[in-house]
Amino acid sequence: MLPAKGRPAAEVLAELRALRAEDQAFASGRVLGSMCTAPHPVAVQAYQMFLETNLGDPAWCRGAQEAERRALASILGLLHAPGGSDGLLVSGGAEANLTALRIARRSGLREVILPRTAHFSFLKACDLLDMEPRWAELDGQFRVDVGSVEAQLGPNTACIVGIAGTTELGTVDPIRELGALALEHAAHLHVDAAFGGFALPFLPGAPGFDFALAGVDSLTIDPHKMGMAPIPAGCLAVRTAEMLRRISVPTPYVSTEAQASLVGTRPGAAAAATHAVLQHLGEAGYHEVAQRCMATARLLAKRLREAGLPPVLEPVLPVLAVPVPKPEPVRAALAKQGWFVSLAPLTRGIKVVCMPHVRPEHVEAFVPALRAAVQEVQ
Ligand code: 0PR
Repeated sequence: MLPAKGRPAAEVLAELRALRAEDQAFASGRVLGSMCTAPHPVAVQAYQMFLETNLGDPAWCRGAQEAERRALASILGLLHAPGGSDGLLVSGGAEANLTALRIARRSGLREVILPRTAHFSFLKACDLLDMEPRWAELDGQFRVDVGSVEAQLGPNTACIVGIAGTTELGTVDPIRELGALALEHAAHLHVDAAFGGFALPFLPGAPGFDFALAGVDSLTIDPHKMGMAPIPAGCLAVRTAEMLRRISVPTPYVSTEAQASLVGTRPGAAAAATHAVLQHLGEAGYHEVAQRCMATARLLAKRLREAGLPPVLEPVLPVLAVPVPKPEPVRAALAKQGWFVSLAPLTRGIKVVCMPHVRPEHVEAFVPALRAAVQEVQ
């Protein structure tokens, strides 16, 4: 309730400290279902520095605007985007995917071909844009089956979606083949690399997924996932700046001429924080983070096999789906013990993401807890 008279700051902060103590901190190593992680300390400092800035009205926030431009330039470079490409920092993967479908919808066509593994944000986007999802099946490795995508293609196809780092399994769809199909049928190809975008470029032997592949038109990549930036930090990258112009509306009274972003008032703090962590970690830093997370995921896979609970796949990215007999009760039993996992609905199990805050010692403690939870609910 809004108090009639303001309360002392110390009292309000004490209340919030008590609330915060009810949250699970990433540092505990027990948040195993999240695709976000503790923001890098340098990003936190940058965030605080730019707290009052608004990218929606850059006339008086030239510095924040430049921070966004520099962060975007780093991300576009990482993604092998050609000259003339562009992008937007957004609130996260859902907004980036929605914005990509807005671009594709400008064709006047309505159908979106989605792999069965697609994130639910695409359903929200289809709902908002009056688009129709057409589901494509998966192959034996849980990547989208190119033949199934081809079978769904037709005169009403606006967009093909490929995923580089699926939410449940971390798998990477055959983007090169999807690019060839998209070019052949003049469809928009959007790659959802919200999770994989900051890891795949740093994992030797990982499949290609970005603008280096012909036919890729737009790409979601989230700094607030493997990029180690604070929430909210998502990014949509587009092959040509014209794609953003297609969805821009005039903004006659603020200091932009037009905006492609869904959101008007946008946090310059998120842009500054993203630029800070990109510059501070650099390629070598992200390489180290990705390798460390993969090593933890491989250790987890090994311990799970030893415990008789093998994961669906050897990790491609640091995500493991583990089939268990009663996933929801297992998740609840784990939560009671202070372990927070996610569900893996496609493969009927639970899901663990080895984000940077998850260390080998957490994995070693988790596997016996999972085994106990599975036995408890039988
Ligand atoms: N695309 C992919 C491939 C994703 O995995 C996600 C989110 C999105 C898009 C949407 O991104 P935003 O949530 O940033 O809009 N993946 C996780 C999920 O839904 C997000 C998440 C993060 C879930 C932290 C739990 C959590 O604690 O499972």
